Amino acid sequence: MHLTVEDVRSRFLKHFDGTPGSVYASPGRINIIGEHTDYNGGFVFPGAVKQGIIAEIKPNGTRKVRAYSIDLKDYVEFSLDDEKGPTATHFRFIFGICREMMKLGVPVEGFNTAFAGDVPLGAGMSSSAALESCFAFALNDLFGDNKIEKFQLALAGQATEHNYIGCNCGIMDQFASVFGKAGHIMRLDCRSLQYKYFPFDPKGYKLVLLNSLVKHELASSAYNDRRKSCENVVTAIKKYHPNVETLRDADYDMLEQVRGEVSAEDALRAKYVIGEKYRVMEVSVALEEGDYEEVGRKMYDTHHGLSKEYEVSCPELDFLNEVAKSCGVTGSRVMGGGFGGCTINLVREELYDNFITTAKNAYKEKFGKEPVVIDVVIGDGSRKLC
Ligand code: GAF
Repeated sequence: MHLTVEDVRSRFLKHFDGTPGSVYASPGRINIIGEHTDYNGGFVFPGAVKQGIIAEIKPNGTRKVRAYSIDLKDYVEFSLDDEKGPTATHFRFIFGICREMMKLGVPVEGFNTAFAGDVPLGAGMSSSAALESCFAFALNDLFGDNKIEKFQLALAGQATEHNYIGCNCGIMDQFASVFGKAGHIMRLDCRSLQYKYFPFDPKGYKLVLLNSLVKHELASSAYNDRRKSCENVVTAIKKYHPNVETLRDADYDMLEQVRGEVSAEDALRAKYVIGEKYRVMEVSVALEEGDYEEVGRKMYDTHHGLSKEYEVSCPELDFLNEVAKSCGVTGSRVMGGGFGGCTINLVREELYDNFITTAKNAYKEKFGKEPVVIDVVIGDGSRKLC
């Protein structure tokens, strides 16, 4: 589905009083490498995608937000001064962002909004960050004279996840959604929030996602558990190396030093994160040199770590990864938080058709459904459309 301004506007006009507001968009994201490194203070390589959220918004002169989800055909009305807010998750993102923007000093007032998205839900492409970033950007524009800096908009989105959704996520998704740039990925240092854009145009290759259509019900609590494991290991290492703030500062020797003091599971999780830290630096060099075969090898290594050490894969994603390997795909791995969602695949153009056909047929035979194919087009970040 390709979502347009017209789709959203027609529903906004129908649902509210017939006069238009302003329209904003924010994208989902892909990530080349650097998975579960963001909340460990490390590096990530995300880019925005063309799929995202579009919202039409118009101040209504009250303290009330009236929000209509076009996709879910669901409507809510809540007060900006309410402490608790709505219970439905899709509206909690909006409530949370309003409250976080108010904390930043933006004099948010009531508004009517209709919104829709074409980022597949639960696919690991970060539809939630798209929603948060869209409203953060819009509220800053409509009520804040655009005084809040863009990195703070991303942080407000992350705070929404922590404070209103219960997911202790890192900063990658919101940052990529706000700062995305067409044709570019970025190397983001999640500790300093310094970033650098890289043109991403791997000549002779395609980047394609295969959505396994698996959604993990408890993804958020399992994600928080992973983060806790990393923190446990840092606490142990800190006793010997007080300067270690996050696993970014740790190495394999330090992990060995505390192996008897942390659970085997926590140690295995930390091993993955330390390995990923080195892979990310190697990929950074490979990208600068245009060595996509090396990028691909590291993607496979990351998949192995995510599956066997961090344990955020699932049989369906492991299967798709194996199919990619057997088809000679350059690089393939589970993308995003995991527990379902997509694999991201870097594939030589001449192998693309065979890979897609083989993956569809093999997956259908094994799991009774075809994976959804999403060709990646790297798009722009949060913006006003009209
Ligand atoms: C999810 C989180 F929201 C991100 O912050 C990041 O940790 C990612 O999982 C894994 O790299 O998308």
